[in-house]
Amino acid sequence: MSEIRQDWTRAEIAELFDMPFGQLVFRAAEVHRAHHSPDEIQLCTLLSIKTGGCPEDCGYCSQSVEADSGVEATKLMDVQAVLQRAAQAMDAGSQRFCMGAAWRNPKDRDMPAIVQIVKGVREMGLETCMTLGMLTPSQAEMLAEAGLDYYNHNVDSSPEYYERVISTRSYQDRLDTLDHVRRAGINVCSGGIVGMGETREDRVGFIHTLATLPKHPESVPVNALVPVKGTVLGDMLDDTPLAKIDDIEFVRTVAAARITMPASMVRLSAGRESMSEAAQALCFMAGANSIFTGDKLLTAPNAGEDADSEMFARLGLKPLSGEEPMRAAARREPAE
Ligand code: SAM
Ligand code: DTB
Ligand code: SF4
Repeated sequence: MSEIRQDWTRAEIAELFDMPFGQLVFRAAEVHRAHHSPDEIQLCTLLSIKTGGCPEDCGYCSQSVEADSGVEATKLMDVQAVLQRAAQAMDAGSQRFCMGAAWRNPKDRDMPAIVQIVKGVREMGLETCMTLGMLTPSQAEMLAEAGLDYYNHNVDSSPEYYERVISTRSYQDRLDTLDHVRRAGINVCSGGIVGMGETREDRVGFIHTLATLPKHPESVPVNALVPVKGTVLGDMLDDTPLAKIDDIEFVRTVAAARITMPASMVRLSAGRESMSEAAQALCFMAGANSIFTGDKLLTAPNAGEDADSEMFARLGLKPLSGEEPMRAAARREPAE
């Protein structure tokens, strides 16, 4: 029942979404237990190493030049300043340090500093993850040689809905970068956002894209849209509160990710700050086993350590420790 398959059809995934809620969560919990310890949650910390001024027009993002969100554009942070923040994350018990840059793609002149950052963070003993936008095959190789463990690049939604949210790049551009990352031997982190006004069919299409990749992403972040004033989607949802996703539908999406990608880490990502503890508990039951800790995501607020340690105590959860099995599996894909 929990074999790893890449041949999921949209109809099969739609059937999962349509299941009675209790049965869906039960099935996801069974798959979860067959592949992971259900009480252990991976802790990841985010840092925006280059904020704002991004030329892309992603309708959800506070960092787009098109958004009137008040986010100030900055240059790439100094290597030492990033390492200082990584040390703090490590002291706070984080396992993975995820660094994001508001770029369409890194310029070749940025790469030496990025390589130094990857090497430095890794030497501290943290897992490294970067999200820098589109990569060329040679940039992916450079990151792999620097020792980057994970690259985050989200497909965000279904192919059909994607083009309603972003016009400056295509879904295929996203898939191409994921392919370059995979071929370079870097673990893949790819997920998306729910609650952008998409239909259930789009959520089915979103999970379908990830579950039918040649190899499942090792990490699958499921974000709930953080509506930011001054962004296209933030303003749209402000006017149409009914479009907001309800918790039950969000949990269904997490469960579908868990069932279709049994060995992946499924991250309950952005949007936790406005989610009740009960809704988060349902997500953990449905197979989410990773979160972002700390009081800030990239630009938006996050739940914060005190709230999270109280929640862990109440739910009997503990931070995941030690090597994640997926990491040992990192390897170069043979060239075709
Ligand atoms: N510029 C790079 C890119 O787009 O790949 C990296 C940074 S970008 C902010 C990383 C991801 O954050 C996006 O792909 C999107 O899925 C997520 N994200 C951005 N704004 C969000 C929001 N307001 N709510 C939820 N998720 C968001
Ligand atoms: C992901 O899927 N979620 C993170 C990470 N990958 C880079 C980013 C969430 C961003 C939330 C909005 C903000 O902080 O601006
Ligand atoms: Fe730029 Fe990434 Fe934000 Fe899109 S999501 S505007 S690419 S920072």
